[in-house]
Amino acid sequence: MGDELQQALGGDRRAMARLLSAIENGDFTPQQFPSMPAATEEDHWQVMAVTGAPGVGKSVLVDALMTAWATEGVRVALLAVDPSSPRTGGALLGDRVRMTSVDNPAISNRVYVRSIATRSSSGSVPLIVEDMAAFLLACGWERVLIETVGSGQAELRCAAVADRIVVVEGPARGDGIQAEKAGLLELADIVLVNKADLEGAERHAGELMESYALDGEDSPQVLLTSGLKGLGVAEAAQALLSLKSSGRAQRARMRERLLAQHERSLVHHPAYNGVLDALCEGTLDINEALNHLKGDENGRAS
Ligand SMILES: Nc1nc2c(ncn2[C@@H]2O[C@H](COP(=O)(O)OP(=O)(O)OP(=O)(O)O)[C@@H](O)[C@H]2O)c(=O)[nH]1
Ligand SMILES: [Mg+2]
Repeated sequence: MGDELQQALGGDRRAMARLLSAIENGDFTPQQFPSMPAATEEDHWQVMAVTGAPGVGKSVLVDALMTAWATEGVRVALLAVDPSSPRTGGALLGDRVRMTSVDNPAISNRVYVRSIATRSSSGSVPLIVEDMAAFLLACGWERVLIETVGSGQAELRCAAVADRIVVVEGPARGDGIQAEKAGLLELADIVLVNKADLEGAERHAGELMESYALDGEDSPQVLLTSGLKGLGVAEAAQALLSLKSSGRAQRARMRERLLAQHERSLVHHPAYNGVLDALCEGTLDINEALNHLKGDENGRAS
């Protein structure tokens, strides 16, 4: 894998694609790369998650943003996390929105798109996404986007891998802001109310701003966009490129990262499988199992 790694780091896309597959399949863990730098107050993000309900127009919007950035000379890669269950609303696997940026010869050398099928991948998807994003950065991509459907714990963790989180919403559906969305809205550094060409977008933007204001200071900005019609896309592209981390989102993000990292340390512990066997056999209880997985392979506390 050494030669291939050198080629990938040197900018060879095929070698990079093969190594991304190896990461996805659990055959390659790019341990030589430091984990994502802890996002601080600095303006310059490297990994941004774009998340929201199925079908709100994330892919169309991301395509438009990538086109805008690549046109300005930014090298941007996208990891699109495909949901593992069939659903209604958004596009199903194999029926995805065409990414026009990839086919545009004027910018295609500054754009890379890769999907991650959560169904087929082994192991924890957020960890795979984190490793793949770190690897893309190491291969010279300046900005990495992660498109993920924002429902469920695993998807939340995929978003928390990023230094910045963009939550994409659709127009109001008349049911206000549901509690199930709270976890996601808490992670937002900015909210884009998309499909602004449709009725209810402005109303929903108002609802969101009100609900953030009720929660106190440091509310994320709420912008209206339509990826399909190009409304507000140039403004959003500019705002996003220099987006600052919101304090409240930062805390929620760090909480999710801490939990994900804890999971990683358990799952990658050399005794992990043995401890699972012992749990099944009843020779260990859960607390003993956790204690076993706290130290390194030599039993030292880590
Ligand atoms: N009216 C309108 N429709 C849009 C807009 N953006 C996307 N759509 C349509 O909404 C549908 C879903 O768009 P996608 O970009 O695939 O949405 P998504 O959020 O990526 O969907 P999933 O990845 O499947 O969750 C498609 O039929 C798009 O043509 C928009 O700004 N306005
Ligand atoms: Mg999509």
